Amino acid sequence: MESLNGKVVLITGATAGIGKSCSYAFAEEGANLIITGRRHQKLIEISNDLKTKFNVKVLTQELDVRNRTAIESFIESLDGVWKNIDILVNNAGLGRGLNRLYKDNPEGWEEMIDTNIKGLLYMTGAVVKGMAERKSGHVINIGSIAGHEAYSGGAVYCATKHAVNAITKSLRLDTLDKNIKVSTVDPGMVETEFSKVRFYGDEEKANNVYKGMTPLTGDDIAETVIFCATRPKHVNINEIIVMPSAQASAFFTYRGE
Ligand code: NDP
Ligand code: 8X3
Repeated sequence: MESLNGKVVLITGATAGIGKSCSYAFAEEGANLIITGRRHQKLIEISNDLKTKFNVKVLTQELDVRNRTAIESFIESLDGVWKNIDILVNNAGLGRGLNRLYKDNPEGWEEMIDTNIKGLLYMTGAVVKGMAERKSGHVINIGSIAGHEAYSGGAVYCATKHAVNAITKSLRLDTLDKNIKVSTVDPGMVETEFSKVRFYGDEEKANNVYKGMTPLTGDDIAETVIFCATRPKHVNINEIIVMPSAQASAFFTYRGE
């Protein structure tokens, strides 16, 4: 098992859900963290808590992954201990709506494509450049079962996660001679802010998603991410699909009698 002590880990979307859980899990292993997201206050609160609890270094950066120039200048501006990013966790993402394609709102499509595909590409391009020069690094993408299946109401979300799946595979080929590992962790239902965001703040609709079953938690996914990040040098975890025990596919969930 590889130690994460002193490693530099950049996590996108660290203000909530899976990204926040990953921040705590990496800090517990002694990693120094660059945590990013749009909500500045949340980043500050999480950073203070991590420093106090785990005595690690934490750099916060308010960053919208849709802003390519902001990402590029932030990564270029890094110096000292932060310059050499060992692990990038591409987690920032969202679903918008669950409507049939022909009844759906194209603004939500733009948001999902810009965040889940283009944002992930911008961050990956900016960070992997340095990893390739140093011949060292690990990119861990948070995909989804929506990258393996397609369901009604999910045309664009599923398309974005299929894209993450393809980008993961191509990147692994692109970096094969650069000692860079590339993994994807692809969850089923995880109870986070995801459904609240998907349903534009409708708490009732969001809660109904998890009714009568036990979903995964952000911590369950963080544990899987840590597993990927701590394998020995010669071992790469290509892909892990993690589901709640009560979920068999995107559309088959057992919710009791
Ligand atoms: P949350 O809504 O709880 O967290 C999403 C995170 O992404 C937040 O920290 C949010 O931060 C950040 N984010 C969203 N848009 C942007 C943006 N434009 N720029 C920067 N950060 C952004 O959801 P999850 O934790 O569940 O989602 C994390 C990832 O997991 C996503 O990629 C999602 O698709 C994936 N996933 C989730 C599943 C689930 O059932 N929950 C299942 C499978 C995959 P802020 O608002 O501060 O910017
Ligand atoms: C989010 C979970 O089931 O909508 O990736 O694909 S699902």
